[in-house]
Amino acid sequence: MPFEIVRNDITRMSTDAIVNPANSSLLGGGGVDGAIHRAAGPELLEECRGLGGCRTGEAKITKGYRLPAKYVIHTVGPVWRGGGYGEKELLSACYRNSLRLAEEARCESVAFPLISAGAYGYPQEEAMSVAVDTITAFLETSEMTVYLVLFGHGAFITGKKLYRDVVEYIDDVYAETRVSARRAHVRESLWRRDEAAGLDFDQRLAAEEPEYTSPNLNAPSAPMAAAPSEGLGKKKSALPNWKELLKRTDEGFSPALLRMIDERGMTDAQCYKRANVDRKLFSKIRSNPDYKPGKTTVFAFAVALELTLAETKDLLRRAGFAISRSSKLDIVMEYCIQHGVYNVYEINEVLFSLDLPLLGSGFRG
Ligand code: AR6
Repeated sequence: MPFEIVRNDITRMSTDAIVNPANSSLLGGGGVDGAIHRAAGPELLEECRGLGGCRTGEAKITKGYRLPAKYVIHTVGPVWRGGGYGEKELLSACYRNSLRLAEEARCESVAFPLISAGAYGYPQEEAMSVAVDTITAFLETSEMTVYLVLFGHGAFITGKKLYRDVVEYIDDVYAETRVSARRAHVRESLWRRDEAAGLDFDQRLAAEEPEYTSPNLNAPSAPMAAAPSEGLGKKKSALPNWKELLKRTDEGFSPALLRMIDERGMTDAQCYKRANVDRKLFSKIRSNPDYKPGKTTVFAFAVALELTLAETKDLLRRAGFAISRSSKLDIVMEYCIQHGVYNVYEINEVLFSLDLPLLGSGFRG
């Protein structure tokens, strides 16, 4: 996956490079810096002694020694002094310069901690948005896989509006499901009572309250409804003819995906990048009309293509999936799609905090 948030200890990451939030001496310290030096062994400090320090916002590269990572990229984040001292630009420069060094060293993967968000006091939520914005801007023109390694659940994400709204929605859906289950139980008891009282089938049906017959849990599935999506605007507005419709009913996931990309006038790269999907995985999908993706991959493309809920259900069906109210992932996706949240990174932050699988995917499908 091109950009992934993971919960881990950065010294355990077996990426080509890991990034060390160091101080300007580059001679070790506490926090991640200390942990990296301990895990890499004394040879790392030896090499660092020869680097002559590093200025805030810049980066230098060394070998990884005893670490699983081949390289360590040392960068010096800004100390937070209230935000009026160019902290944001300096922090962004840390990510950009580190990524540039990783690229020069031909790294295919690199892992960052949240630079400056510990001893240097940068507010975590803001540090996270600088990290996400800078990394995703870089990935627009690069095929590298970048990990943002967080300690803990990212408490700062749970304070965000989208997270709170999604959690409220999940609670509502669960409450609604419980009410439906209770109603079904009551309905069955009444049905049995009427049966015992000798009412025939039609009489019992007539006695049933209409609200019990339509729990209205899922939005209607209308696979071919070409509801206009906001933002992309290049979709065909006319309904397809019947011949076309019948042909499309049997269309598999891969042909349907490629057709929708074309209909929107997007390039393949625009689409797989917006979906946070690996280029290699996209070529696999492209070259195999029978390719069966994972559910998170389908959701990722639904987000990239800004599909409506009905269109998403249709695409899922073509990959052999359905939306279920008992799946938390599905409920989160239903919320995001219905509320026009089509930013895969924003959605992934919420999924990460809820311990759910993230959207987009590499070869894990
Ligand atoms: N893996 C991933 N993240 C971690 C780990 C870990 N093993 N340990 C801590 N974090 P910090 P800074 C998180 O203080 O703010 C050093 O002394 C941590 O929760 O390591 O840039 C240097 O020498 C926090 O969110 O880096 C400098 O003097 C983030 O990583 C100074 O600290 C960064 O915390 C640099 O301070």
